[in-house]
Parts: sequence; structure tokens; C-alpha cells
Amino acid sequence: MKTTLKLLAVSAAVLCANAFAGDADHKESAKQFVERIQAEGRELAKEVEAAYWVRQNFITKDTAVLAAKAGERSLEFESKMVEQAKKYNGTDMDTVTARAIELMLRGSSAPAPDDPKKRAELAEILTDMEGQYGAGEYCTEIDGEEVCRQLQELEAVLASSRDYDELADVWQGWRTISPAYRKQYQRFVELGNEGSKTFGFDNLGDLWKAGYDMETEAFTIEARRLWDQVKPFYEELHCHVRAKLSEEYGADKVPLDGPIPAHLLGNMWSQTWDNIYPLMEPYEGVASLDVTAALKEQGYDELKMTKTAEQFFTSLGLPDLPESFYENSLIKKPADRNVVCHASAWDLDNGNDPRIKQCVEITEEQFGTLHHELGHIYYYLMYKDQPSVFKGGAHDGFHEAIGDTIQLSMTPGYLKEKGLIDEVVESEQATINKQMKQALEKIAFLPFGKMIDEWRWKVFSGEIGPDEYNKGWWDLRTEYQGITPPFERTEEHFDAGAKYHIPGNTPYTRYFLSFIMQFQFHKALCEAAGHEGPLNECSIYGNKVAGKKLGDMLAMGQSKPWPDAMEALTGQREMDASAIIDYFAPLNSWLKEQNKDRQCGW
Ligand code: X8Z
Ligand code: ZN
Repeated sequence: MKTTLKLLAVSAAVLCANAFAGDADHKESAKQFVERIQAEGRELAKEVEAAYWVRQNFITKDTAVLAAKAGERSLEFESKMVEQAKKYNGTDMDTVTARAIELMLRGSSAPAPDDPKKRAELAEILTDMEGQYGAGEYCTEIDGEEVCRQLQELEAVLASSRDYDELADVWQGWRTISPAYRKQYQRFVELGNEGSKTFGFDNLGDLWKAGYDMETEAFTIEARRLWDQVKPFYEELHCHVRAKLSEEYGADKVPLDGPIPAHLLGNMWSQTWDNIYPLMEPYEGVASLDVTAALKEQGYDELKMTKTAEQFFTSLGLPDLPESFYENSLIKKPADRNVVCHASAWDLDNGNDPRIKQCVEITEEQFGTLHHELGHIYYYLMYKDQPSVFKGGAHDGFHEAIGDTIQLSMTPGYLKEKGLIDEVVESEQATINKQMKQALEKIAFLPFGKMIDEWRWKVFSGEIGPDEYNKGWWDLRTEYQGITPPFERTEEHFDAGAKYHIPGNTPYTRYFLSFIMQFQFHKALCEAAGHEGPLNECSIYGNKVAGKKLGDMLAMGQSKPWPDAMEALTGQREMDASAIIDYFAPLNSWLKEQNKDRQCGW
């Protein structure tokens, strides 16, 4: 959103806030206030969304000016709104109005100080950091010629090369883009913290944690509880992957008792590891799952991939995407200009002009991301008729989980139906292979999903000071993920900044929660669809009962506290990792067996 999130942040901020928000008339009731703010917010949103969309689609000096100016107005609107909303605290009002005001008072990912100069500075820093990331490239000499590569090209090397030194070069090369905005990030932290105080929070981390309908401290404990549920499984996976990488690269490069070198896991940030599945395949050649090859062979292009993803959603009884979606989205990387390629879904014009922006490549990973983005789009479409302050995910992890939940239904049976694999092999070995590939994506991600905001929470609270951003980052990377950088890192570097969501200022705990909840959602939808048998064999493709259940939950938006939405879909009122653990039970036992004579841990 701006990536998804940003988008959410943008619209939510815009929706909820507002600057032209004149001063509150003291006789205005809480309900009238909420109505006025929403109307003004919708007006402002038109301008802000247009400026942001153009900025992300054309990174130039001029669009930076336009986006920063629009951002500034948005922040001003938000500041005024908060100031006014606070006055209604503790006064009498109906529950819907109370919920609306509560959301206004916690709905910002980058609150500005109440000072025009500082607001302008904050808007400029955010626009600029994201632009630098989007235009980032690593130039180096290859065969006597200077070659400059952007992120997607560097990622492709990390995904496919098995050359230790080449991988290390590309890994550090991408990280040369971020030191340039380390100082700006530091200033952003100061301004964001100051802004959070106007919302009534000690620092920005506390404001972010307030988005979950519970006390901040209770949320911290809740997130830890979920991590503790899945940690033992991650440790088994880590142990096995380390052993196999050690076989591939040698024990001198991958020692069997320490963290794994971060550049060997097939991904720029070591966040998902499915690109090294060929090195990990438990039973060689059993039930090939090469969807990328099939997409290419069958001449899929960006449009056909998008339409195929849409077709999954419509098979559930959800509506067709509007024509404007295809007219206005960007699904192919332009050859002649810089764009922010990090995939995002945008809710423009109040649900009437939803769009995605994704530099689609013909790969299975990107096919997955298309479903992820359409998950956001269908949320927008389904809550379109809610008042604007209630347009949002039940919490941000819900928004992230929808498209991924759909992907869990892309079973071998589904892929066969679409002609993307030749045959469905039913055997224990085929199940283990498939689960390994999925776990390299879904389980490997969990500690990464958790540690990013662990780092930011500490940065915002001051526990990690500006002189130890990089040390703090790598301490957490090692503690949670069990990985280590291939080169010495110092405070000259800014490795956190080389991940989109840091310069893009998108909170990240949402993804950690999403990766856990999507299995809960999948389980509930499979039950609704009448599926019997193992959860990993269930596909809800074409099932209208499951589709209705999903659609009804989406339509609630954030009108109710998230446990209500969770209950509507799953019957439970809590986030719970037992569905993801159950789902992977076959692989979990297999890994334990493989690891029984190994020394695990780092
Ligand atoms: O940023 C995203 C989406 C947009 S909301 C493409 N994701 C996270 C990431 O890429 O780091 C999806 C999963 C994790
Ligand atoms: Zn997303």
C-alpha cells in the first residue's frame, strides 16, 4: 500500500483527518463533528491521493514537491482533527460516534507536530526517503563496463545464483542506497515522536500499538505470545536449512553451530526462503511445483496473471473488478522512468477507482503478490459503503491477510485445474515437498515479520539510539532470525533502511499477524466450504458459501473492534497460531526426524 499500507495510511489519514477542517464549532455535537470531518476528509483525499499516485508512478523532482505539499496539507488536517476530537473525550455520545472518534485518535502512522514548519519538514522527509528507495540502484563494473542495476534485477540474482561471492556482492550493493537517508530517518523519528504526543502517546511505537483495540502493553504481550507459539517450529526449519546450506557452500562458510549468512537464503532481506527450494527439496523430483516455468511456457503476461487472480475472487461470488481498475492500474514496470515498484493497492475515489501498482514479472512469487494486492482491493470494494472513518481492515493484519488466505487455496488440485501443473501427485513425499516449499515462505517469514517493528519500537522509545541503529538492527536479526551479515557492518551503514517499509514508513507487525491469521481464516473458510481431510489439501476455489462468509467479514471494515470481525469469520475472538501449526504438522514431524542428530540453535 502506498504499498498497501501506505495506501491505507494515506486514505485512512485523509479520511479521518482534516485540515481544512475549520475550527470546531463548540456547539457541534460529536456526531456532527464526525460527519463534518469525513466530508472534509473526502474532499482533501481527492487531491492527496492524486498527488501520491502520480509521485509513485513518476519519481521526479517535481512530483516530490507536489507530493510533499499534499502530504503537508494532509498532516495539517490530521493535527486539527486530533485537537478537536480530543475535546469530545469523556462526553456523551452514541457507540458508533465513539468508535469513530476513537479511530481518529489512533489512526496515524506518521503524526506531525502541531507546527507548520515541522509538518512541512516531516512531509518532505517522507516523500524524499521513499523516492530515494524507489530510484535506488547499485552500479558496478562488470567485464570492464559500468552496469547499474535496480532492486528487481538484484533480487533476481539473489533468487537464482548459488555463487557465494556474487550473492555477497549483490547483497551489499543494494545496501549502498540507504546510508544517504540515515540522517533523515533520525529526524523523522524525532518529528514522529513529537507528533505522537499530540495524539496522547509517549512515542510513535505506542501510537502504532494502539491500533489493536487493546492496551499497548497488552498488545506487546499478545504479539510475543503468538511468536512463542511458532518459534519452536521456526527453529526446526532453521536447523535443517542451515545443514543443507552447509552441504552446498561448505562448513567454513556456513558453520553448523552459528547463524546463517544472510545472503544465502534466496531473498534480499532473508524474509522468505522459497527461492532456495531447489536446494531443500526433500524428495528429488517428486511432484514438480514449478509454476514459474508453467506461466512462462503458457505465455502468461501481466494482464493474464492479473485476470487469473481476479477470477479466483469472482469464483467465490465476489464482484468483478470495475473496468477502471484495468484502465488505471500500473502492472508493468515502465522502461523509461523511475517508479516505486514495491507492490501496493490503492483505494481512490471512495471505493470507485481502486488500483494496484506492481511491476509484475512472470514468476510464481509475483503471481502470489497479485493475489495479495487483490485481497486489499476486494476489502476496499466490500467496505465501500461504510462511512469513510470505518473504511479499513478490522485491524491492519486483517487487510494483509485476505489475498494470502486465497493463496492457501492454490493447492495442486487448483493449479492442475488451471493447467499450471501437469498432475496432482498424492503421496506422503509429495506432501512433504509441497509443505517444505510453503514453509520456506510462511514459516521463514515469521521472525522477520516480528523483528522489524521490534527494532522500530526500540528506536522510537530511544532504547536504540541514533548511534546504534545498525547494531540494534543486527542484534535483532541474529536473535530472531538466526542470520548474520556476510560482511562487517558498522554505523556507516543503515541496513534497516534498505527494506522498503522503513523509508516508506509502513508499520510491519501487520504482516506478522497476517501470516498467523491467514491460516485461521483458511481453516474457517474450509470448514464453511464443508472440506473434510487435511487443511493443506483444502481449496475454497469456486465455493460461494465460503465466499459469502469472507465477503460479509470484509464488509464490516473497521466499524467494530477486530475480535468481532474475527468471530464473524472464525467463531474465535482471538488470534491463534494453532491453525498454522496444525497445517504444517506433517512437515514439522519430518523436520524433527531430520534434525534428531543435529545440534540446533545459534
Ligand atoms: O509489502 C508487502 C506487500 C504490500 S502490503 C507487497 N508485503 C510485505 C513485504 O513485501 O515485505 C507482503 C508480505 C510482506
Ligand atoms: Zn499488503
